[in-house]
Amino acid sequence: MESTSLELSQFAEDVIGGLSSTPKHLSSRYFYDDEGSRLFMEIMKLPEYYLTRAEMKIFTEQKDAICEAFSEGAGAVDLIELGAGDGTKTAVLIEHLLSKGVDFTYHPIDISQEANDALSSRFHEKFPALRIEPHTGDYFQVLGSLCNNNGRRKVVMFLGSNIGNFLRESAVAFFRDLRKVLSEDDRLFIGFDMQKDPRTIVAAYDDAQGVTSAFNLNLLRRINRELGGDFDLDKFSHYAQYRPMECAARSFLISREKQTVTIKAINRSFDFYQWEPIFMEISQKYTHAMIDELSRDGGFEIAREFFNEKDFYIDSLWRPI
Ligand code: AVI
Repeated sequence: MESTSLELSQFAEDVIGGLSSTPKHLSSRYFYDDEGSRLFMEIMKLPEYYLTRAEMKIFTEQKDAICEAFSEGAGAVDLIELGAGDGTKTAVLIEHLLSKGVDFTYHPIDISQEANDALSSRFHEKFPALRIEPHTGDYFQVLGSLCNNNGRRKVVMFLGSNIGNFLRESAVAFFRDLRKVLSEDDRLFIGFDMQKDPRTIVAAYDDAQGVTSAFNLNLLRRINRELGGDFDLDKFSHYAQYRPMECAARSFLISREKQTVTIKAINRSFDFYQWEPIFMEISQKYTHAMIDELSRDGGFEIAREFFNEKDFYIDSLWRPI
């Protein structure tokens, strides 16, 4: 995803805010420039990164029940996906909906025009019969325009445990905003990564090939390129931890030495002491009780859950209350 000038100034503001705070932090929403998106695709193929495969397995093995739950009691469906990526997992559901003759239109929403163009040309080729309407822009602006009481059920998908990258209060606010634009017959379909052996989780965020490390460090490279920073990437190291009491994986970049970093575009310098962490990302894991509470706080109730035999990962279908 390339940034717009509006996003750049927001980016600059967020970098100033984060590096001036104690403890220092940067927002993982800025991970996804072109190189960051490419590295994330690589992460999804890593042996340690089980999340994508777990969700894919649920879709492949339970596509019948999932597609039935999407369309039962509805005439036509608008299948809306927030941040579709390369659409590999969604393709399984789309193929099944088409084979069942469900009347639906697929609406991928992404901030990146490039990502939308690539996805629609791939899907046009793969599924010539598919009605696809890609939308580029902010999730809620687009959703507002789609949720126009046209009599079609909206099924909004937010997959890949992307919700785990939100702090709890932001996740609740996000669900409440979604609730405002949805009607009672609509549905929300969300991927949640579940609490599990802490060692499995740590390995997923600290892979042996160092791809996750490169993914985190790439944000410093982006600051150098877009904001004229002089971060020396060799002077920072990636560190991932999992706290079982909070079910939260967090990643940090650690300053290997005492140093000062200057960022020209914002005319500021930031001092780091040796071993000072920059908090980069939270990847929240969930228990059934946490998901239940989150749905209610967000204005929904759980209609149905789809999970694999190990309870490793859940795709939860919510209905508005
Ligand atoms: C996009 N998101 C769900 C990923 C995750 O698992 O938190 C991002 C990621 N960060 C490191 N590896 C993958």
